[in-house]
Amino acid sequence: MKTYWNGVALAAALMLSTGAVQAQTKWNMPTPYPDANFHTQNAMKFVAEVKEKTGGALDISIHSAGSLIKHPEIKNAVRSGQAQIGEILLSLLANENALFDDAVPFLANSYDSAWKLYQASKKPISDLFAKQNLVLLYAVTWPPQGLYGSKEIKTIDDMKGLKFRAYNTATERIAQLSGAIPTQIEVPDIPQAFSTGRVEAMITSSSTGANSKAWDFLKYYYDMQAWLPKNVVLVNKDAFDALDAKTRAALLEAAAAAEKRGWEMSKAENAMQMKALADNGIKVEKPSDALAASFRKMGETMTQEWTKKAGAEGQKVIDAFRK
Ligand code: PCA
Repeated sequence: MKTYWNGVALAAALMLSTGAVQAQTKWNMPTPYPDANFHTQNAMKFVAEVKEKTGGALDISIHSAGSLIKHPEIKNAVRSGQAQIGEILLSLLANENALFDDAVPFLANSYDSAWKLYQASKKPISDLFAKQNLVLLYAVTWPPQGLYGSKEIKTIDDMKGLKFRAYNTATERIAQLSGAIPTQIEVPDIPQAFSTGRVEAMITSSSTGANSKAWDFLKYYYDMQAWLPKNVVLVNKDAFDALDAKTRAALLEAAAAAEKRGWEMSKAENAMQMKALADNGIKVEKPSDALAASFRKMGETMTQEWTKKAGAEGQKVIDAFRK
């Protein structure tokens, strides 16, 4: 009897293991932001859901905080198939095509308008990615962008000569227009850059400020609500096409759920981290009227610049967005 049951167990184990070897696809997913960030948390839920829905047939490993591939290289890594899936900040690609630039100040500066802008631009953006052998899986917005300073910033003149942390072309352009000196710094390097004095101000979200423990090196947060940039998750099209129909459907279902969940997480994160900034001693304030007016003016300049660069395709997006 015992031998019989051992035999059955062995046969079952063999079946399981050969089944797993045959069916399992493993993907690597480089992402730019730390584990504690809500985008990464959302991606972790996404890969868990994919695994569950596919019965383990598609197993995605997240490599967060630029640990496998640095942020500026993630898109090309996914494009070439070096990684099968990855997350990036969409506006990091602004120089490639203005349609990727969703960091235009005050064009869409609430959750509702950011969602509308996303809907208006989703098709042309997906088409651009498709030409690069990439599938846009889902997009999730960051909370609204505000201004952090180690010193009080009452008017735009207080930004002159400030060493300013930038993360895309828009933040670099704002530094330029306001007389600050921009340096591109990725999120994982923020604490070090501030504590060594390489930078002394930045524009980003409550989320990135709190994740970076901004209170250790910054004193002010001005709630500008300037724009809401998105992260996108992209898949290599060959890897996507190589999945069987059932697995692909499960992936798309989990992606749709991740997008919906992500936008809600972003809102909840903003409420929580605005409070965390204040609780930890950052002076959270509205910008002065003068500072807000200067930012609006920069926004108008940058919207004009964007419209020019984005051309007819951009105009279509704007028309759909404003409808
Ligand atoms: N955090 C990212 C992008 C926008 C945001 O809120 C950053 O600071 O780089």
